[in-house]
Amino acid sequence: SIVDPLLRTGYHFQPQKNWINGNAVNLFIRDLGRAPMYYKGWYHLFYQYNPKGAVWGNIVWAHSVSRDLINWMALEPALEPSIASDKYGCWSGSATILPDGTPAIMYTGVNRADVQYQVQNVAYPRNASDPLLREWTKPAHNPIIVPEGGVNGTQFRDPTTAWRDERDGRWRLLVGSREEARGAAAAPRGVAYVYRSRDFRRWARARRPLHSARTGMWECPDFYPVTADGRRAGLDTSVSSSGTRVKYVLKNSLDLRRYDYYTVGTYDRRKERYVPDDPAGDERHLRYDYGNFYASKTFYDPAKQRRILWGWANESDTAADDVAKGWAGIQAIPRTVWLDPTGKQLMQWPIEEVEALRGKSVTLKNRVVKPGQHVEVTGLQTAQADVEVSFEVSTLAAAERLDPALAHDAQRLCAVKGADVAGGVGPFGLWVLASANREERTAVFFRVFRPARGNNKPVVLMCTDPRKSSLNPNLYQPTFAGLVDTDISNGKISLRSLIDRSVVESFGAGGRTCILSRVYPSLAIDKNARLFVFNNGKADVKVSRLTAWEMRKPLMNGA
Ligand code: DQQ
Repeated sequence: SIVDPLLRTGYHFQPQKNWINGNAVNLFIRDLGRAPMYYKGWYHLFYQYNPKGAVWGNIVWAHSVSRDLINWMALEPALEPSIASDKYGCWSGSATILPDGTPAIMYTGVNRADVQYQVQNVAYPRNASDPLLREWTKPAHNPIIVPEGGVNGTQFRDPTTAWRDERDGRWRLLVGSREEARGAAAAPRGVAYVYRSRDFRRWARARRPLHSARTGMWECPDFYPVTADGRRAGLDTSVSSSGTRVKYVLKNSLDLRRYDYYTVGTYDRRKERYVPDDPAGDERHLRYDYGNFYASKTFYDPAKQRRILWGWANESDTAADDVAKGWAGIQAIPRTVWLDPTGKQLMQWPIEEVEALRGKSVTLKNRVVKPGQHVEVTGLQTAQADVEVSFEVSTLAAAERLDPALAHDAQRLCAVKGADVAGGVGPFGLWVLASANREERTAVFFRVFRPARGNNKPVVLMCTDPRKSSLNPNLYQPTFAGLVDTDISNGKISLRSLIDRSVVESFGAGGRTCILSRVYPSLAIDKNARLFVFNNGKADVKVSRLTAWEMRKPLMNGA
């Protein structure tokens, strides 16, 4: 393998070996069984896993538990193919906590060898007083949802966490699907079907889906309420409609493009329909993350009253490298999600628990970086680090004009105006996982453009440019970018990057725009990885404050 073993991540979730893919199904169990040693409760993470190798296949639900979402202990798989309705795979699904406190898992089973025909199954803990929920049983009445009435049985999967409407006492959940287009030129529709049940056993499909759009298949749908008053507090999926002002988020994973997009909108319980606030929301594709982040899932954490988002990041080396190194896939750091006070987008921030891993730190203050200059942050190792920076640009007068042809395509804009293309205000930001002479470096940066016509807000682009991240060939090194909906007229903007050997996970402007990228340096490994601030624009950029922390390695599934 060209990928050095020291590029294995240190504090991002990873099993000891083999393939992991999307859909980290999570739940929090407080005080199950009331055994005194478990008074604090456990977080459970279930994920798609191949026990036999570092490529996708033989999919089971692997299972790990944690008290803090950072230190993990691996258990035996929770679900493995064992019944007719999951014989060829236990695919994604979700957990729901029932009113008596026991969890139910709903998941997709593949029941045919010739085609990937999909049905939905349920499983319950064998012993609900075991706080580790080690064993799961599948009742004989499985499968409990099968494709019928024109539903495409090979594109029908990933049931969501169920929510219960107290008015009729019935549960609802969504199953993601695809409907073929009628006209030849039209794109197939992504669809979220609604199923309802009184007993979690007999489910009936509502006549119309919750929502659909011409985007192609919707994998791993996620549908949840958020508080609409700007607070960070999360809401239980079954929150009642009364009381706090509530909006809803519908997220879907687009299998063709491999990203997770969402809209914010209203849930009409009577019509059982979801309506995005932005009528063009399904075309605009607001994303959780503009990088490598897919098949994510949220869950409500009652211990800290927050909603937590987990996403999967696959590798961007070759499949042959994955086999050689024996592992593939990580989970992003869990993120708290909440609705921005404008109501237009979500905000995301690494869960506070990750800060417990911070060790030695270095701080820079009021350091001006002149056009064309860079400053190294020395005195600590930065291959496994957390960096927080506040920047202040001296003037916006030098901002470039935005080419209208690129204005709506951040990704292309970043590919054309990468970190090495000198600009006006920016590019400025960090070079992370850089080699001593900087022939290897991954740039995480901002670039500011003059306001578009009819607008007075400068346009802020956030970008990760990994094209110089490695001297090794055969790596997939796309630039990733998103616009940052922030007002930079006072010149200030912040950046946080979680650097972890082969991953750079960045949060712009307090979590308005996020970008996760996988990189595989050949020189900037372990003690040889360096960190710089750079400015490739015409205006001075001040680092008002930068703190970098070394990050310790938590317990990670025995690895
Ligand atoms: N992977 C699972 C599916 C899901 C997809 C199978 C997401 O259930 O749709 O491993 O990556």
